[in-house]
Amino acid sequence: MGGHTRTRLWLRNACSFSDFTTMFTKAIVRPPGRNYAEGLTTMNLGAPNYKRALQQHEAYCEALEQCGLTLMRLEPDERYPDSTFVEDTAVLTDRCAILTRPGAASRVGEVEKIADVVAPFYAELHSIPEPGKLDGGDICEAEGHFLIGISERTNKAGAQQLTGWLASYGFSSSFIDITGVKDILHLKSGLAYLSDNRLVVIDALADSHEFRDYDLVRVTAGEEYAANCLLVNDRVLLAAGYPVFEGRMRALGYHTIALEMTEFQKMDGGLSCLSLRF
Ligand code: CIR
Repeated sequence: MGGHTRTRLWLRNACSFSDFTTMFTKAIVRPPGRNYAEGLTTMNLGAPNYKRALQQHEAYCEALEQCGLTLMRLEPDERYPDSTFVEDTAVLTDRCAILTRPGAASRVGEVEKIADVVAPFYAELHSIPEPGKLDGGDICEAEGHFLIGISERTNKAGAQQLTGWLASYGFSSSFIDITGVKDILHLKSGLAYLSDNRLVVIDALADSHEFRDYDLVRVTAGEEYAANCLLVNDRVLLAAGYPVFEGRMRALGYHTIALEMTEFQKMDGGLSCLSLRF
């Protein structure tokens, strides 16, 4: 067993924004397959362009490498048109790994391959059995506390099972019901944890009681898609085309990398869902 590959490091030098943060060393990624356009979507943005999706995916991979990560690049899997969105298949922490049971029936089989890839790095893999349903896109880790979205994809049973596993490793968690929040598929479609107790949120989530103790960075109306940004070591990956948000991140001291995400947005995908970091 490889043990945990994430370590906690003090980053005191250039990173004025962060007292400490968790360093990732690896990420699992999987490019979209040729039938990517047959995946699930609630968006009305037209069909994704496959060639452009591959280019955007490659740029995303290069950005993760710039952040110092070693990538585990899986082959595309056309049995599962949504399988590029690997984040939904597992919850990986520095203490434990929990395989999910994706809420969309067409995606349940994606987990098997991810289990094989993750297994060497953890002493044990836990899972979410029926009647639980859980997508990784609904799970946001905020330094030892997990915000868990109850959504169309993640039910209470799944959330409770996850909470049980996390508690057994000393993590706390809380639930945020997003079933009534329009235009977001997952909790992290509208939220991201940065560092220093700072939570990026869309307006529709900002009043949640669960967020009362965080410093909220509210995303301007019209730039909601940008909320799904990703802190990877000392950089923040964010979607290109949202200048107000990017300016705000820079003003807060973050080193940003903007990435074209149009072909993933068309399929309801955010930036975080294209990788599993650990
Ligand atoms: C789906 O509906 O499952 C995919 N088309 C999109 C999943 C996006 N995942 C994520 O944001 N974590």
